[in-house]
Amino acid sequence: MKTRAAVAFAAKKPLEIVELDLDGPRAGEVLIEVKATGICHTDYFTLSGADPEGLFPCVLGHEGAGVVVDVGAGVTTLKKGDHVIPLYTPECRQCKSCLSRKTNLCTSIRATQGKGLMPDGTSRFSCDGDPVLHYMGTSTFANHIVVPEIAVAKIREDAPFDKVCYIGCGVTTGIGAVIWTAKAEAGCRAVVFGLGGIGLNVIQGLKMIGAEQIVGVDINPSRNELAKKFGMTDFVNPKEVGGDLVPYLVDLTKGGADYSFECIGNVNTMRQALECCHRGWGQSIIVGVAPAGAEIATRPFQLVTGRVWKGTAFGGARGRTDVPRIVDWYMDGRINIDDLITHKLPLERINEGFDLMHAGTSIRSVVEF
Ligand code: NAD
Ligand code: AHE
Ligand code: ZN
Repeated sequence: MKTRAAVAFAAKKPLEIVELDLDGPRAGEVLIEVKATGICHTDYFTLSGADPEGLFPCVLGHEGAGVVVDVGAGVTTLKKGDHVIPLYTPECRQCKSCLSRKTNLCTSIRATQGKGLMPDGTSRFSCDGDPVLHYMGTSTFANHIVVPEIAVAKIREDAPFDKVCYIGCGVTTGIGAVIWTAKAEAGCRAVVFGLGGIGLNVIQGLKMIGAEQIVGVDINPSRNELAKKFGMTDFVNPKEVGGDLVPYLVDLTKGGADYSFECIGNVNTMRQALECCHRGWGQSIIVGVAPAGAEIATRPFQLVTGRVWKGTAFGGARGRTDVPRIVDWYMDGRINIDDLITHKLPLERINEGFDLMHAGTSIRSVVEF
């Protein structure tokens, strides 16, 4: 079949809207009509050329929602008409990682996914006979996608696609980092570095679990008002702090953060996030994705004295199990997604979504097909 997609033909070049050929679902796969997709900073990161796994030409996008329009042989858990969110972190429930119950990082198809290919080693997209690669196993910047059954969460049918697509990455990553990775507890003090599409969801998660203090750190002063609405108690603009940021944050949190979250992807702020944690127990969670070649550093003494460095992917969520629950939280009014979707665009204007992200004027732009 033919489908419309925004294609990244090369790093650093604007996406081009083209009609692609798409092969149908094979055994264990489903064909999804994508109805809406968010634009995450990670899409920009890969387009910028900073992603060691960035391969071109490809169809980016990993924050979508849509409807199953066809299923391949042997598919048992999904049928035509199901409303779904594609998962860049699948949940096969059979691999060593899934069975360990210690991680959400299902490994069953990770190797081919990282090469932009389906599990059988082929690409289903092509343009004038030349293959176009998949991205993160999802490629939600295409109107139709083929994905493995194990990488699809079935969701309720009354959930609006243009809102719950954001649960495909940002909402789940931010809230999940608090509840599943950090397992933060009521009464804690936390510092969140970066108040964009991820950091504001970390704040929302901290508010949900009853954090005592939620400090937000961002160089964009316009983030202050929205972050306060989501539960931030103190805003810190590093450009306005005279002197070192770390002792300032330690003082503000009365001895150091119980939890900090780095939601920027900058190795300098990763160090600050670790070092503003409380001696003896403070945990710092790395959410941000840093460019190829970047490395983190700190004095080992920071760890000897009890601070803990952790990371999270997709908030530690097990997608097929947890994503439908998060959709319920939204539909029950327990989480706010609407106020974070600041812009809606048709596919033809998708590049404007990246411009808005850079200008710091959007939180999430959502593209509707
Ligand atoms: P975003 O662009 O919406 O937000 C980034 C925020 O960081 C902005 O508000 C910006 O002003 C702020 N910022 C930039 N430099 C700063 C600095 N030096 N000090 C303080 N604030 C600064 O991006 P996003 O979509 O929220 O994504 C954030 C990061 O999380 C990215 O690196 C992205 O790739 C990553 N991410 C990781 C996962 C995961 O599973 N680990 C999932 C989604 C996104
Ligand atoms: N490909 C990059 C790493 C990118 C990365 O860390 N991705 C996160 C999701 S970001 C979503 O916005 C992730 O899930 N990581 C776990 C995994 O298996 O990719 C690189 O540096 O190579
Ligand atoms: Zn993302």
